[in-house]
Amino acid sequence: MKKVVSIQDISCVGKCSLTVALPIISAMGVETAIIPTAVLSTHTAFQKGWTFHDLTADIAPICAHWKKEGFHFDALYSGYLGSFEQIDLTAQLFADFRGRDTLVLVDPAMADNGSLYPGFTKEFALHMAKLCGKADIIVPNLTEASFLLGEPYLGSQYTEQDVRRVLKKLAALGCSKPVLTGIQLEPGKEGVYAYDAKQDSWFTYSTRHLPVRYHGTGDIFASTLCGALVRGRGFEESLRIACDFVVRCIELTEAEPDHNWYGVNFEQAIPDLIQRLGR
Ligand code: PXL
Repeated sequence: MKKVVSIQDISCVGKCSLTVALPIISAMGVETAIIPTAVLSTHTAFQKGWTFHDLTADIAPICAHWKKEGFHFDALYSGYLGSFEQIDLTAQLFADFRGRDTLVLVDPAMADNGSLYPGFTKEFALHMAKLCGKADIIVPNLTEASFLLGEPYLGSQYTEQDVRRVLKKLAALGCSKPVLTGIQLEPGKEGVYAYDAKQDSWFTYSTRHLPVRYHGTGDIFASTLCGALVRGRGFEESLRIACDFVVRCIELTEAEPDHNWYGVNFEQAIPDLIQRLGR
C-alpha cells in the first residue's frame, strides 16, 4: 500500500486540513501518516475566536523517531502551517524523507479572496515561497500566488496571459509543476491552470462555476490530488479527479437545505471518488 505523510493542523471542527486529508486520502486506498502542527477548536474563520494549542515542539522528535524506524513515504504533503518555524521544520521533513520517487506537494494554505487568513503576514508568505521552491507541485489560489510572489492581487479581471505569467514566476521559485486553483477565464467556468516547467507545457481543466465559496475546498482539492497521484494517476488526470470531486462536494452541500457554512459535504461524495479510482 502506498503511504503519504501530511503535515498540517487539526481544526477540531471546520472540515479542513487534517480532518479532510485523513479521511480522503485513506478512502483513496493510501495509508495516511500525519504530523499535526497544532490543535485548534475550529478553523480561523469562526467569529467568536478559537483555541490554539501549538505542537511545533513535537515535530522534530516525531521525525527523529521515524528516521530511526526507517519509514518511507511515497508522498510528503504540507498544508496550513502556522509559523516560520513550522515552515522550516517542514523543509527539514522534506530533506529527511525525500527519496528518488517521492512526491512533494505543498499547499500554501494562507489566503483567499485577496486577503491573508488571520495571523499571517507578507513576510510569512515570502517564507512559504521558499518551501514552495522545494516542492514538485504547489496548489495556490490567485491570492496565495500574489502573496508568494510579493505582487499585487490580480482580482477578478485577468487574462490567460496573466495566469501564464504568474505560473512561470511560481515555477521560478523552484517548483516544477505549479497549479493555480479557482481560475475563471470563461463565463460560467472555473478550474485549474497548470504549468509543467520541465516539459514547458500547459494544462487547464474547468468545470461549472458555482457562485459560492466554502472553507476547506482547497484542502479537499490538494488531498484528492495527492491521493490520485500516489495511486499512479497522471498529473492531468489527477487534476481532473480533484476538480470534479470538489464540485461534487459543493453540489451535495448545496443540496442540503440546512447545511453548515464552515465546510462542505465531502463525506457523502467519497463513494463516488472510490468508484472513479477503483480499488
Ligand atoms: O482550510 C485552510 C485552513 C486550515 N487550517 C486552519 C484554517 C484554514 C483556513 O481558514 O484556519 C486553521
